[in-house]
Amino acid sequence: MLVANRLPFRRIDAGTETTWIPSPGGLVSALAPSMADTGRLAWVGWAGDIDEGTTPGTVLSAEVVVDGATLYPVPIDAEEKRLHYDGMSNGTLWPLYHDKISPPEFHRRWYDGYRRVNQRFAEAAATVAAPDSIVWVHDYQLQLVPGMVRELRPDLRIGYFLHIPFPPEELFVQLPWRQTLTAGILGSDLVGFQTPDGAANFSRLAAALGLAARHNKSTLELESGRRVQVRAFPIGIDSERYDEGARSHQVTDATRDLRARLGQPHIVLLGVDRLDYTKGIDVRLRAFKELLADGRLHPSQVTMVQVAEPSRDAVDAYVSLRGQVEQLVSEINGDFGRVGFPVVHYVHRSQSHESLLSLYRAADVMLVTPFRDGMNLVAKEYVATRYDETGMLVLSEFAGAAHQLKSAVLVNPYDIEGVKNAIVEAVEMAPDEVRRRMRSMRRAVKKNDAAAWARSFLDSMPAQAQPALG
Ligand code: ADQ
Repeated sequence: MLVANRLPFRRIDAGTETTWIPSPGGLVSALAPSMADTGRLAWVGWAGDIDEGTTPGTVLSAEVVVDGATLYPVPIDAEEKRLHYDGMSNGTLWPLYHDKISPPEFHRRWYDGYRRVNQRFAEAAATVAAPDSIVWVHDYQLQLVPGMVRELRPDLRIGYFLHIPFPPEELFVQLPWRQTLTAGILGSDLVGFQTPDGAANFSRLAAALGLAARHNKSTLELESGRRVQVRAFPIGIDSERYDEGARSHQVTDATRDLRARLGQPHIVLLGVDRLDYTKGIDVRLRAFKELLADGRLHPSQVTMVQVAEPSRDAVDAYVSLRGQVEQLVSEINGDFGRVGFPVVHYVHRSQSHESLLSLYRAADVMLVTPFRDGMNLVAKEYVATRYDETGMLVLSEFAGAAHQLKSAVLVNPYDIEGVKNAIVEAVEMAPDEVRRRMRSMRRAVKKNDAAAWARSFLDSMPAQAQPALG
């Protein structure tokens, strides 16, 4: 059973009728396909709506089966969302774990809300998990859940996977709740990270806080004698779905239309991200602007498309980022566009799967320039759609994906000259070189797909529960 902050479907209540629509996002796109074919998929999580009328003490609202998955919705009210999700998760942990690109805030009330919501998730999971089964907990919003589930149900095997980077000890120890948050994760039998660095940071931290001793390279031993495995499991995508979708007639036609609507530019540059300050959207816009100003790229030949999915707009840092990005887009168009021919096409909306595919297919160069990113699925999705081995990826070396996509043009997003040079290198790369590099990236994406990732994590779980050692 999966336990994640969000269910894979969002509940929409319209009067008497309730509908469930797929909710987008990295975790959902990676997990849904791989888990669906392992049998009956059960998922404990928040349905994305605000639950005000629930009786205090209720940990689950009515279960529902959608597309073969059994969903167990955990009710969350507006105040809990503010404290747990907007506050502690996205105002404290997210910025801290992403190298403090935006300053994290530490508030006791946020943490209290976080603990309360984590307790509810743990009780919900403990209520519905089958005897001796596996509970797989996901991500930074639920760090206390493994420890809480272990208290309630020692018969279960507990896995935990962190989708975002795990920071160096020096950053993590600033957290006033460092001890409980680390102990919470250590409630697991198996802890997975996107990269070996994340795993090493966590093991070092657990030892430094006196919570565990290292037994061997990937095993921690707690004082009770219980063992916790700590390893990297780089997440993948359902590459076949992207590859097949990209080859379809609909997407081929839509791609042709799209390039025509863009004015048949010689080169299309593309960015696709949640609108998040970690993603370096501003970096690539600045680099593009300077390249146009320097005359190294020409507005008559090169067009950029930036699609930004609305995200976390209740958090101040996201509101100000939106302002910055929109300011940059309008400066570039003001300086270099002509009436009817903007040089940057910017969309602040979620896209359908088919539109994303045609954007990826229309792009000659994909720009993925985060300052820090656990993995970055967009980079892998782009590669999966390039079945004809064309197109080049400019990729930040600080995205987990850089470990697998070594043939991309790798950049340091803090080095604006380096980003500019990388964009020009990708634009001018000889077709043979592009083909060679894309072929190697496609091999990596295909081999480490979402199903392989989930299988490898689940296969690494202990065969049976460890004795109740604490
Ligand atoms: P995210 O930070 O959300 O995920 P990412 O890995 O890029 O980042 O996944 C975003 C997903 O949303 C992709 O599947 C993408 O196609 C989709 N998406 C982006 N913009 C969209 C738009 N405008 N419309 C529709 N869909 C859009 C977190 C971590 C990542 C990690 C994933 C999975 O921050 O580092 O890769 O979890 O573990």
